[in-house]
Amino acid sequence: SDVPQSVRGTLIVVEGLDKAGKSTQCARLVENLQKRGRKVHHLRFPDRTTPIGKMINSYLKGESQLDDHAIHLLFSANRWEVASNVRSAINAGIDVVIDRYYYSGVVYSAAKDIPNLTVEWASWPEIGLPRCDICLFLSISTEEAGKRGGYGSEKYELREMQDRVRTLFGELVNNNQEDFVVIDAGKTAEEVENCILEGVSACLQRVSDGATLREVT
Ligand code: NYM
Ligand code: MG
Repeated sequence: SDVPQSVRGTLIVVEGLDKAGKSTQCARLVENLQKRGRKVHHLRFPDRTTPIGKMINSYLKGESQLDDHAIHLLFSANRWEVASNVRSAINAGIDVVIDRYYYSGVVYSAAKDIPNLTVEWASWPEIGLPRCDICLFLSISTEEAGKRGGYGSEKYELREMQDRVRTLFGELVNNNQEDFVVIDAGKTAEEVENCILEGVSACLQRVSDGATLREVT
């Protein structure tokens, strides 16, 4: 018919080390999409506002201790508790921009080097989540990230941990090349913003050409 099919929204994820500039870039991306007349929801994980998110927040701030497997599963549960909302938004034609998603979930836990807390183990609870249409990986060296106002005082914000996180992110990027666009996050915020827009535009086109929303496998 002549009536255009209503197109689903696009699931866009921004990933990277702490201090890579994810928050700034997510905000700019949301604005840019809105300027194009698109409806956008902006999420971040961990979502510290829910009961599970409050447990995660207190763990990250060092106010409570949790077994490494237990905190891993809470991070995952924090995604599952909004998974159906994400799916509904996408189906309703709304774009969803997410600051960290299951890739952070896998790499930060696996980077702890706990026996049996492998990438494989860490990936299982993520299976079935709505899979991103594109993941923009803001790539930055740990030296450069460390210079950006220094790391904070939260759990994982230690140089050694960040080095392992960086290595593991690199492996994930290589193993999931169809999902990732690697962006040099050492450039200026404007340059990074433009690289992101370029990657996202190509992705929006794929979705409007009919690419379906997938699940994490
Ligand atoms: N983090 C984040 C995890 O360990 N697992 C996860 O699933 C997610 C989403 O939380 N150092 C870690 C990475 C960060 C920390 O995130 C807090 P942020 O974006 O700095 O608030
Ligand atoms: Mg942080």
